[in-house]
Amino acid sequence: MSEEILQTHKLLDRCEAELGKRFTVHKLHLAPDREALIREVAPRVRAIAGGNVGPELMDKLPQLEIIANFGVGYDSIDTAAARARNIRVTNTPNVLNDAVAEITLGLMIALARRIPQADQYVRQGKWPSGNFPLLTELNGKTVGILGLGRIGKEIAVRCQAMKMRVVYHGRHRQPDEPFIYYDKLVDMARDSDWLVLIAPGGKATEKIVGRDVLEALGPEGFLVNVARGTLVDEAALLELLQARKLGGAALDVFEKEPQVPEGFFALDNVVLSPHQGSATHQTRNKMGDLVVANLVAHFAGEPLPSAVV
Ligand code: NAP
Ligand code: 8YV
Repeated sequence: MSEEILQTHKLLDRCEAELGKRFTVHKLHLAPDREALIREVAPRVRAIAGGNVGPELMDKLPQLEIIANFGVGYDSIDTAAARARNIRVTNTPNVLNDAVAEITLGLMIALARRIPQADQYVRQGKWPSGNFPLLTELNGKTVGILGLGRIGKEIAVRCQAMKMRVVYHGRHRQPDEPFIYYDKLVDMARDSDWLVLIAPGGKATEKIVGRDVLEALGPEGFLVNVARGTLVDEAALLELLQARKLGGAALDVFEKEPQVPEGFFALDNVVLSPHQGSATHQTRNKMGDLVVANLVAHFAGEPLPSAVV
C-alpha cells in the first residue's frame, strides 16, 4: 500500500502525476466536504503537499510527519506549531530565483516607462492626437534591495546590468557582498530612487515598509514589491500614490490577495501583477519536482533536499 498524503491546493499536472505515481493522494481542494475528508483520512495521512497549514489542521492529522510547501516563502505555514509537533517543513528555494528576478526587472522597466499605460494609449487610438509623455530610465539610478538573499542577489546582478547602483538592507551586513549596506531601512529609502522588496513574509517583516519609509522614498521614488503584501502598509501606500507623494509602485503581491484595493486601478503611476513571480512553466515544474523530491526523501529516511524545519 502506498503512503497516503493530503494535497491542499491545485498543483501542476506534472507534479500531481509524480505524486500520484508514488502516493495515494487525497485532494482537499476538490473535496465536497473538506472536514469529512480530513476525518476519513486522518488515521493514515503522514504528509501534506501544498501550503496554508496551521495548528488546527495539524491537530486533525495525528500521523502527520512532513509538510512539503509549494513555494520558497513558507509564511502560510505555522512553523512554530510544526516544530512543536515534530513535523518537518520543506520549501522550494533557488529553482525560482531567475524567474522572480526577471519579472522584477520587467516590473521596474514597465513602471519607469509606463509600458502598460503606453500600450493602452495606442490601443485606445490616442497616439494620432499626440505622443505619449517622456519618462525615466533605470541607468544611473540607485536601487535599494530589502532582502539581499537568494532572489535578491539575482535582482542585484540584473540591476547592475542596467547600470544601476545597488545598495541593500537586511538584519545582517553581508561582508562578501560588494554593495553598500544600510542598517536602517528608512535611511536606505531616503538615498534610493528604487526600493525593491524581496524579504520573507510573516510577523517579523509585517508593515516593515510603513508610511515613514514610503515618505522617505518620496515623490520621485519607486516601490517594487515582489515579496509579500504584508511587508507594506498598503493603505498608506495607496494614499501616498494618490497624493503623488510617492512617485510610483509596481506590485506583484498584496495584503489580502487575490483581493486588491480598487483605489490602485485608476492610478497611472502603478503597475499591477497577480503574483506572477514564479509563474512560468519551467519554474513551477521545478518547484513541483522539489515538492516530490522532499516527500520521497522523507519516506525513504534520507536527508531532505530543502528543509526549513
Ligand atoms: P532568502 O534567501 O531567505 O532571503 C531573504 C532575505 O531577506 C535575506 O537576505 C535576509 O537577510 C532578509 N530578511 C529576512 N528576514 C528579514 C527581516 N526580518 N528584516 C529584514 N530583512 C530580512 O529568501 P529568497 O529565496 O530570496 O525568497 C525571499 C522571499 O521572496 C520569499 O520568502 C517569498 O516571500 C518571496 N517570493 C515571492 C515570489 C513571488 O511570486 N512574488 C516568488 C518567490 C519568493 P538577513 O538574514 O540579513 O535579514
Ligand atoms: C508561489 C511564491 O507562487 O515561492 C513563493 O514564495 O510566492 C511563489 O513562488 C506561491 O508560493 C504560490 O504557491
